[in-house]
Amino acid sequence: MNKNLNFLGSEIKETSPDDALFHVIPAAMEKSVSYGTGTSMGPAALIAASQQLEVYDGYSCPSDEGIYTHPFIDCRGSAEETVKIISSAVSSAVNSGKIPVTLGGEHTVTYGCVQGLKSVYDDFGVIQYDAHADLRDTYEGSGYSHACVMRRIFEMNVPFCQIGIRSISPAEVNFRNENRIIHHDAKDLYAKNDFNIILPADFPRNIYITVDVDGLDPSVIPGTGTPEPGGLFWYDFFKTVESVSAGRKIIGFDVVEFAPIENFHTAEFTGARLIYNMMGIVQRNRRAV
Ligand SMILES: [Mn+2]
Repeated sequence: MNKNLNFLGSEIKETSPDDALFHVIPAAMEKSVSYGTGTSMGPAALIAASQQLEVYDGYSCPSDEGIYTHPFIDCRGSAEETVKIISSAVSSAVNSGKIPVTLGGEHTVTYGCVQGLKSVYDDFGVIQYDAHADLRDTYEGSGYSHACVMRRIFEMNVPFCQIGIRSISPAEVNFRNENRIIHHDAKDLYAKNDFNIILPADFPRNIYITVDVDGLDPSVIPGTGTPEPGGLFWYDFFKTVESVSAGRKIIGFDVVEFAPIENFHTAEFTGARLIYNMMGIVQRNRRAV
């Protein structure tokens, strides 16, 4: 595992933190995996695969904004300690006007990211891409499980919208209904075949996007610990991202739950391409707003 590469380091010069809009924060946290393992290998594999990207994403060159790769987050402590370290890395990036791009690691990483944002922004909402609702209060005895991350964010009074869900417990269905959590489940999106998502008018203007890669269909990104059939396809996924961010400001994003498969480059390159395309959406979104 090479921890010395920079995201897209093959194509762009090493950029100082001050000169880069995008701060890639590798957070290889893996403490509460419930099925397949390997998310701790995610950030290094994604950064390695990014060496193969073209700088032009098909629309613009996100690398023109500068990409800085932060040193790997120290994930040796407890889940609580690790979340705290992630939170402070994210808040210091945001405080200096940067876009944090955190690479997991398990979905609990996002709890740290949202804490970091909360210390800087009064008002923002989260867009969650995921196969799973992640609304459990505790899972396997822990409130810091990846299956609980959106419940923790709910408790922080941060509004959110779930996209691509197709695995949810009866208790989570009740919780979601009782609390009127906005959701666009995968089966509903495909029943309508409409990927233009319109958020409620009172949804915050600032949005943070968390992409659990299992939100996409496993045929698109098979490298993940808890795969679930029936997910979003490549172009449909980006259509939803563009529609939720139109007229809003993306303040950061993360890509989590990626677990590389040995000798299978398709998954990791697709993950790297997804991260880079998201940077492209952020770049064009900033130009438009
Ligand atoms: Mn998740």
